[in-house]
Amino acid sequence: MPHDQSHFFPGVEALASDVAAIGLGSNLGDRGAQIASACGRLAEALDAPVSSKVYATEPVGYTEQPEFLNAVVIGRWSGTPEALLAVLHDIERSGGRTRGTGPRFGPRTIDLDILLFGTIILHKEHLTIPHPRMHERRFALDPLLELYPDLVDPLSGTPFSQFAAQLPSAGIYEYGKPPI
Ligand code: PH2
Ligand code: MG
Ligand code: MG
Repeated sequence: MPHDQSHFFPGVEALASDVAAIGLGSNLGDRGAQIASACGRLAEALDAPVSSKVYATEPVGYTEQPEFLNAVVIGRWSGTPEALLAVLHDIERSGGRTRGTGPRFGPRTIDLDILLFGTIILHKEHLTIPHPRMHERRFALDPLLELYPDLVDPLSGTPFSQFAAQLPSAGIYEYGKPPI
């Protein structure tokens, strides 16, 4: 069967106000199983969840660590961003994630970050939306743009595709089909 193209929303420039985009990453242990299991949990927590493909990506920031698998899941969340963050932390804990050990940006079994929540702009001590580093990370932008190629950054009004076009295209390739 050809790949299901229903998870593809050309022409959409802004997420609806109750729709969140979540970045997933893993580079320790059984990466594929951890991404799949976190996607399964997200699919239960969100309404109408869709996932990007899974991408294999070279580590960014702290480069002395194994290759990552990354994906983006998008779905409706009826609660607050903080309540969603608590769910993400709970899924991370189930995936064996430990916090406060090892280097910042270092290896992790599973990392779930809120990238976008509608067009909200939020600056809190433990939560900044849009994710403050997503504009410079192909491992976040490419899977997001796979789903929503015309999405615009709520902060700058610039299409995310323009940020992606300024980044090197090396170091990221399609690894597997959407887990959900
Ligand atoms: N996450 C980081 C730091 N560096 N590099 C890649 N390729 N993928 C990630 O998910 C990633 C990273 C911190 O969250
Ligand atoms: Mg992260
Ligand atoms: Mg994180």
